[in-house]
Amino acid sequence: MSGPVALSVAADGIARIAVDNPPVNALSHPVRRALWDAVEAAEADRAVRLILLAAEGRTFPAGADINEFHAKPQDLWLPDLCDRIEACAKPVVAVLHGTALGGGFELALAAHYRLAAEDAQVGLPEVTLGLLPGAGGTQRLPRLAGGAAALEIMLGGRPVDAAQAQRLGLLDRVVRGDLSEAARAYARELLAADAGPRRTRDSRAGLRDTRAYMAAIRHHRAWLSDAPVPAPEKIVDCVEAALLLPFETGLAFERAAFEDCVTSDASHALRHAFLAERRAAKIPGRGSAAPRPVQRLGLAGGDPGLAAAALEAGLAVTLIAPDPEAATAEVAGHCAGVSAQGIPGDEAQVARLARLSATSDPAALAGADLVIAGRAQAGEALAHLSPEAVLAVAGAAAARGGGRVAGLYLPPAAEGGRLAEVLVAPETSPETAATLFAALRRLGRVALRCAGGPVGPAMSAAMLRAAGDMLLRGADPYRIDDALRGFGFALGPYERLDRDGQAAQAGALGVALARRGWTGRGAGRGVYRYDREAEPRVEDPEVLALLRALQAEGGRPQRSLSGDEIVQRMMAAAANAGAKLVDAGVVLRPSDVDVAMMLGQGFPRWRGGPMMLADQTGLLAVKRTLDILSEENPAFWAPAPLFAELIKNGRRFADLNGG
Ligand code: T1G
Repeated sequence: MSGPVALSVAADGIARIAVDNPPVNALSHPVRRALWDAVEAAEADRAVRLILLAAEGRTFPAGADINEFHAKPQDLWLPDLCDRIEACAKPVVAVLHGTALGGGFELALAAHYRLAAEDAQVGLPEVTLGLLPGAGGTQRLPRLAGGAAALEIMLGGRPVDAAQAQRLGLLDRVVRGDLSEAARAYARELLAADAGPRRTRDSRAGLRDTRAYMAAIRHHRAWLSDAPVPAPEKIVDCVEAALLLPFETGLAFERAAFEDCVTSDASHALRHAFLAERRAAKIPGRGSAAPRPVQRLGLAGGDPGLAAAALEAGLAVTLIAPDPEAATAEVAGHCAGVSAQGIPGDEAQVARLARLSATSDPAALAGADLVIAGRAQAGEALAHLSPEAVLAVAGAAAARGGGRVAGLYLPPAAEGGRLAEVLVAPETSPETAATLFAALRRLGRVALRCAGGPVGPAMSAAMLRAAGDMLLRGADPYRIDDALRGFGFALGPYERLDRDGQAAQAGALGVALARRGWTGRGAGRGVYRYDREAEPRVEDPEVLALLRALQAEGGRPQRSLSGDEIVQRMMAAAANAGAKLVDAGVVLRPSDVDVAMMLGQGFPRWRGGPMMLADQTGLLAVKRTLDILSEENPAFWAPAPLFAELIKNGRRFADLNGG
């Protein structure tokens, strides 16, 4: 049988159906079709006594194909395939390895028995995509593991290791060594015991303790946040339905709930975020430069969290610091499982910390494959860089220093620490970029390639400019912060300034606050720790000068803006700044801007980023907002030419994401 699924039948009557659809055996339409045909063929073949359902490559199917969701689903739907497997007249054993997730795990739940490699993981992470398990998972999982475990797995979206899954009744066997051999041995055991199909839909194991089950439902329902992402609430409803409704009715309930989720803006945004993060690392046209191996990281003036991540990833770390002992303790404090006193929790931590060496002598960097240095330490780092090594200069707009050097922007740790913007200069070699990308991915970072300057700070500055423009016309900084928090940011623009202890813009913000006599408190000049009950007082002479200038200009106060109008302006400014970055080639595609904003600037993930939001709003509408605002302040609000170009051709930012 050619194509993405192979069927083979051994002499002992054990058939093997294996999916082969790299990279993660996603259950695309061709795979579903081929799986259906293979199950039909195996069931009809009189020589077949039992069916093993497995996969080639790195993992058992890791889910439905996320790329398919934006289009109308093609028949044969995954739930129907799962029902067909469960209805098979011959025993079906799912053989799991890698990460059996989402629809892949639902396929396994529809099988009659499940066997997994000891390092396999299972899970239903659909909620991270604004979805719910739509192929029977919300009905089958509770029947095996109960309501509480099912809700934890589906609402948490995190994978469960094989041992835990077995304890929950989700796996029958967890095996070490040759998985294929173990699966055949288990199949022979089942045949010897004359074990026929065991349909999950008939299981009551997880439904018996109805009190505990409903208590879990109530508990999770009480904790549902009011974020406009429908999936969590619908997951709870579906799990409740699994207890209260007949199986087929529960499946229909799940199907309707899934439809509501998959068509929601939030899910569209979350799926966009998932794909955008993976697209960010692709650099078309620069060839498939092979990354150089990185086993030893040198850090000079770097973030101790980065050192800890490198140790967790198995790298050796050389730390250059004026006080090596204190630096070592600081890194240990960032390592998971190490106590506040720096005492490793177990031998794994001891081994990790043994790979850390700290010294004040920069010559030690000569042994590193990759050096990450602060701007102040870059000169010394370059002087000691070994010929094969790569240097990333943190905080550098676009590091200079030849092909082996790139800049690096790491957003504030408060933003989650998942992004690293790699700033490539014209002379940065493809190998250097590839080496940095690979190394940063090992450190758990999404690497984003940008040229000329970091994306996040440029976008953040544009949004602050937009806010400042509103302040100058009489808007209230608190209302601006409230509006952005209502939109989904954890903090408004001015609250972020305060959090990061950044000297507030002495321009618009300072002037506007001075106009209201807000006090300038906090560490040093220009940091505005304003609060609603502050005694009005002006402190900053520069602000006073700006205030006089403004009054001389006769700045026109604005009618107070609604929260929606504030958000509309801020989002228009963000989309405009993003379009300029795309136009300037700072980023390769609009979705890179979305990644920088979501992972580095606190943009709510369930909104998908400013570029995706502009597409959802409509580029013509966004351009109209910019045109209107341009009448007041053309220097800042004039729309980037890319708007007119896309609108003229009936295209959207999304159409440029292939680049
Ligand atoms: N569909 C399509 N492509 C996928 C994919 C998926 N489900 N998962 C991964 N890829 C691609 C990814 O874009 C990348 O592509 C490559 O595989 C490697 O991924 C009906 C509705 C499996 C843990 O949410 O969590 O089933 O860049 O870089 O770090 O109920 O991928 O190589 O071109 O992430 O080793 C539910 C999502 C779907 C799992 C591997 N499943 N995937 O991590 O590699 S919805 C998920 C992951 C669903 C049903 C519902 C991870 C991974 P490219 P990667 P990784």
